[in-house]
Amino acid sequence: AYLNTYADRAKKFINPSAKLLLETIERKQSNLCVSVDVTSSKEFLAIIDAVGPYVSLIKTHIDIIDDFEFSLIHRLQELSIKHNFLIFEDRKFADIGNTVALQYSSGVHRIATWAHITNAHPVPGPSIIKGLASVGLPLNRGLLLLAEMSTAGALARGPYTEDAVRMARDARDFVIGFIAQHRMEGVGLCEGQNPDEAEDFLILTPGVGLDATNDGLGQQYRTPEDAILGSGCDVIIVGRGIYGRPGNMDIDKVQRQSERYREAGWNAYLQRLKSRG
Ligand code: UP6
Repeated sequence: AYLNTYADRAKKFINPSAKLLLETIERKQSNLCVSVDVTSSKEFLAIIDAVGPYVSLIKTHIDIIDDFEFSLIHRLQELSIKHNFLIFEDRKFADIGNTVALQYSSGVHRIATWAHITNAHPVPGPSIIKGLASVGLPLNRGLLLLAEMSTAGALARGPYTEDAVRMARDARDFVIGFIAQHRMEGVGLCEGQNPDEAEDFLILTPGVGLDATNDGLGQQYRTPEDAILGSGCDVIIVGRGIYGRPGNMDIDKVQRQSERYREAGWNAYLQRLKSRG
């Protein structure tokens, strides 16, 4: 199913955030998600305004902002309307259902009120999905499970990844896909269980860079082409490849880099469509 166009796939998803993301990707011809990992509100907004035209999704780590005030969320929402992108808070929830529901809905950040998409580690088991869904489903939110990680020596592999996919399969109204390095359809099927040809998970993949292969801290990079064409991922997540080292950044360069990654990601997708014959 993933070899179809983003537009065709949008029609088959039941989750509203998944639909909207796929429609936005198609409309903007961008499978690029920029990860805005900076600590000042000013820089955060400047990057988002510069890359906004070239992305379908902005990924945040809202808890690293030094001067956070809730008005920052209103500015972020204004930019999301101006440039037409969705918001993904990379919260990586990992606690019991009751606790993650509180972390998702409450506190300083009230993530569920503004992030279309968030994510969770499957490590606590299915109850983490249940807890997050109790908050997110009524708000039409979507969840990604971390089935794999981009770092060297990651423990999320083999049977762990397979169990993550089984958990997702049991909660398709809320779980829209994975943070992963590969496609996950058909993974973790039990013996005698037939693969569902129509199964379709969104695969958002971090660890993408055109100019570096690692960051010296475990991160491993591959190119947009490797990710989209080689491994069949759907969305490339790029952080430092676009804005380099935060502080004193050249905003025109940030814009040019986001154009460059958008083009690389989209061309890889067009090649993938062609490969269907
Ligand atoms: N991220 C990864 N790898 C994972 C999961 N998440 O890198 O397996 C996140 C990081 C960071 C971004 O938390 O926000 O994706 C990657 O940033 P970078 O492109 O600057 O390395």
